[in-house]
Amino acid sequence: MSRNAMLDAWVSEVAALCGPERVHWCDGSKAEYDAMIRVMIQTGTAVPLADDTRPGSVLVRSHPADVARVEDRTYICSTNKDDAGPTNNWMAPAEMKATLTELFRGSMAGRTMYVIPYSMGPIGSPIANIGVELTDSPYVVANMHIMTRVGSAVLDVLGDGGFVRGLHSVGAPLGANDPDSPWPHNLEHKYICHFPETREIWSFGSGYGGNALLGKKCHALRIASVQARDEGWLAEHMLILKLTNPEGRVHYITGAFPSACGKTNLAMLTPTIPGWKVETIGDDIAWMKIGRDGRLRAINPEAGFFGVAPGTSEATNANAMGSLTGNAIFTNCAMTEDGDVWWEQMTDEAPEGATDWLRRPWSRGTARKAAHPNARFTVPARQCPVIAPEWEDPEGVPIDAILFGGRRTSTVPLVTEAFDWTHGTFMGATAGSETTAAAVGAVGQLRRDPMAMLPFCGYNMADYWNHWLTFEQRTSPAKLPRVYFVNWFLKGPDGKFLWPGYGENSRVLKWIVERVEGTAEAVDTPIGRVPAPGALDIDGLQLADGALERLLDVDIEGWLNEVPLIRDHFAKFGDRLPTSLAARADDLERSLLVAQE
Ligand code: SAT
Ligand code: MN
Repeated sequence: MSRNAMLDAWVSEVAALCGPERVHWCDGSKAEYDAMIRVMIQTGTAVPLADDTRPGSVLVRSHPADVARVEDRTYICSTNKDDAGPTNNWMAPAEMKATLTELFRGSMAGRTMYVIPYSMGPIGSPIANIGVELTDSPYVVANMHIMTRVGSAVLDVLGDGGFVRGLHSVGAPLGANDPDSPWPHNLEHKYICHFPETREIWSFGSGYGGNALLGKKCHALRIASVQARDEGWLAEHMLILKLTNPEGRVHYITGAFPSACGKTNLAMLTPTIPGWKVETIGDDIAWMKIGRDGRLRAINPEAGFFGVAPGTSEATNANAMGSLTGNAIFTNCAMTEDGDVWWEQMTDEAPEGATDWLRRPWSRGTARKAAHPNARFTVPARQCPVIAPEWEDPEGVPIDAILFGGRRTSTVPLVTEAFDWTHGTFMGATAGSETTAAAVGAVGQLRRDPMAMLPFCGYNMADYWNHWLTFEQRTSPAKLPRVYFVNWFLKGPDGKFLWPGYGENSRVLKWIVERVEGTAEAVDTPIGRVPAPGALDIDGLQLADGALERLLDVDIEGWLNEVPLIRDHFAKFGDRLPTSLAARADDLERSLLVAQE
């Protein structure tokens, strides 16, 4: 019981529908977290890692049919279909609730229903937002403990106010004599549904990541994007980093990249250029509001990292490795004989004897992968060796630059500066990226992923662009962050990456903040401003012959081929498309044709 009548009524109503064996109100304590881990070990969901390698940590292995977000099962159920827009699956709220009600009926039989009151953002911060998730998964409870702020203090702040309602069931009821399975889920039915108008989430059938940890993508992006539109702020799929130059001057940068395109690596980057320092504020989500000073201020609404494990190593992200020394939950990684986890590229040498994520014997040289490509770690943000001291500042940090990016093996240069805010919005709106293993489906296909929000925008994407455009009227344009497009993934004719990436990306960040400070040179091109010859610091960097030219070159023919693709993409939005974005496509084509002559 709480002191919130709406919450109590809702919990009773859901308990009556789902029929759990018992109801547990989460207090967010360490004892509660430990109890969840114990339950998972007893039921075979988790195995403890050796205490001398990663104390307090476990490995969880999911069912192979439940390993990533299911975008084709994700719905935005607004009253009007047009309000969900052409990029979202839609069903009328009443119809969807009728279907879901039957699925949820009795779905928690034999299980405990946990009530998780959580805050996205520091408890009590003016930018924070409260939600309550009801779930029958101890894995979800333990992960929510790490990823959000959970517990009684949240109920104190909530008082009798409103909150985002998240209902989740793995959809695997148990009869009196049924054994539980290590990864209960529902093979047949999966639904991740959002009701933006009533701020509700109903998620059925999956226990994995963003499908089940409802504070993350469902609340902090899909529902929050609608709250942000209504209240005049931005909820974005962005990392937040703090960059300090050798003179000690600080800049804050956010960056939107699709899932599994290196946001965590960029947020924790170790600069290769002397005297520069990066500290982390967040690695996945930014909530941004115009502050009293007229600047766009960002908070990280999360309290932990749910990062992609494969590819993470001392060489690629030493700070992530440094965060993972204990108190971590690993999902779908391999396990070594001495009780540690392992994943592809974690070490130069693969282990000799191991158990893969499918619980099968695995050894160096085995053809299949030891870890699933979307294997994850969950770890408290405060364990990051370079977490910025101000990462929980309730006022947020003032943003100097916004990056958009994606995986593009051709056409898109290493870095381009937008001419102005509208052009920056155009860049974000037209961003494309090759798909990754973070969602179920084909990998490596080019798709438009505007602002890296394609799977996460809770309303019509054209209205969302329009909302972005309004920021020029919300403050003086000079106070808005500058906007950049970056692409670390260009390949040469030999199929090899032209840019080394990782720590070397600090060179691009350096040019960006020097642009903000007004000291770095750029040249105008039809697509935006690129570094002038010599302006990008490549001191001490060994690049292949001609690589720098290719990295900064604007491929006029390639971009002329891109224009009709941009127009096709925009055409999907009909007359909801902001006219200023259509005009920018025309401007782009015109200046490309001039440049071609
Ligand atoms: O599973 S999550 O949605 O949390 C991860 C991601 O796709 O970024
Ligand atoms: Mn993400």
